[in-house]
Amino acid sequence: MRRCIKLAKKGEGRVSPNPLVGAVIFDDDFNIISEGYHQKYGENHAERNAILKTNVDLKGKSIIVNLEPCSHYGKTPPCADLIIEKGIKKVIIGMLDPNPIVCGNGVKKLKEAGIEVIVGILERECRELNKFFLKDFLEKKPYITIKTATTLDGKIATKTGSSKWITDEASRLEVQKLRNRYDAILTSSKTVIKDNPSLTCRIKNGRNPVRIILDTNLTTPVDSKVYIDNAKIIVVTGENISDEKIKKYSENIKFIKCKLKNGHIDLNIAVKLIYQEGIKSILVESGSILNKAFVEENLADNLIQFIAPKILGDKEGVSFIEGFERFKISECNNLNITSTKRLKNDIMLIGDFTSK
Ligand code: AOF
Ligand code: ZN
Repeated sequence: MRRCIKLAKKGEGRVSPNPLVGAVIFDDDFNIISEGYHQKYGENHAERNAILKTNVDLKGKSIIVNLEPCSHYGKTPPCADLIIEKGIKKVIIGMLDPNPIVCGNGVKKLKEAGIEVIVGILERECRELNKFFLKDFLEKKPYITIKTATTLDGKIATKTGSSKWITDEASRLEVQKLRNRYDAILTSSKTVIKDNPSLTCRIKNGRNPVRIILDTNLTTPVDSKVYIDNAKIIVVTGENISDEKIKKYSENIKFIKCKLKNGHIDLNIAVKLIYQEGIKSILVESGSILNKAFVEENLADNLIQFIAPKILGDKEGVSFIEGFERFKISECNNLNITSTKRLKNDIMLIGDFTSK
């Protein structure tokens, strides 16, 4: 199953809104006969790729796959049918498919054909792998991660605004990998004006995510780097912004007018509108104000914090979540740490928000 997950990850950034899936076919002595993964949205599923890649007779062989094989006619015929047709005797599945047209039906089809089916191997890891897909089907909302790079005491800049570079190049490379994984990167007009980031993905075989800019009063310069259009760009702006003002920007930018709340874009509404644009996962790469807003509104699912072994001091720096206040430990927002990794001299900490 770990091999399936590893294979599935090769499809990162290419398969959304579909799931990441890997499949391995093996014999009774655990020799691998074939393997495959879902490579690109709309193309063959993992099981089909693994099955069609080999000329070996698959009768009596086993297949392991991280997601329940599908039972429906979609862009391709059902994988369950192909498994049955090839005479495979055993199917080992990481998790059931949350997609209601498949959920349980794939397993049923296989069992009815006399195939031995085992479900729930490394289920936690399989669910983590497809957390965007799960959130889409179970909640009809995009999965939202806040990414931040801080000192040991949680600061993202000094009081004079100096922030380059808190973390080292190993952390920054990891951010590039993240950008390849998410459908979109979201930032604020403030970050665009202050840092003029390009927010592109610059790793080998990477692809640029959609860039989303929240710009309530449309104050970002039209020639900001984020507006260089080598990927889809969405600007969410205030509902009262005139079309005249919008016309000054590139025609390739998709503008969405959104209701305001206390003078700012209403994040709950903005997130729904962004989801309607087909965005299933968002990496928030912004400053403390937007980070705070996403946490306050209970919209953040996940935090990725790159922590550098530096101490800035209490009153000197800007917190990654400035203005967020809790007066009792019992009232804190809590996270479940899902992974920690040392990168050169920094630590990458990943956690899921629990108090929602
Ligand atoms: C994939 N890749 O490897 C598996 C999937 O639109 P379709 O026909 O490609 O069907 C997509 C659905 O198929 C998807 O929502 C999921 O329920 C199921 N399994 N999908 O794209 C795969 N195994
Ligand atoms: Zn399938």
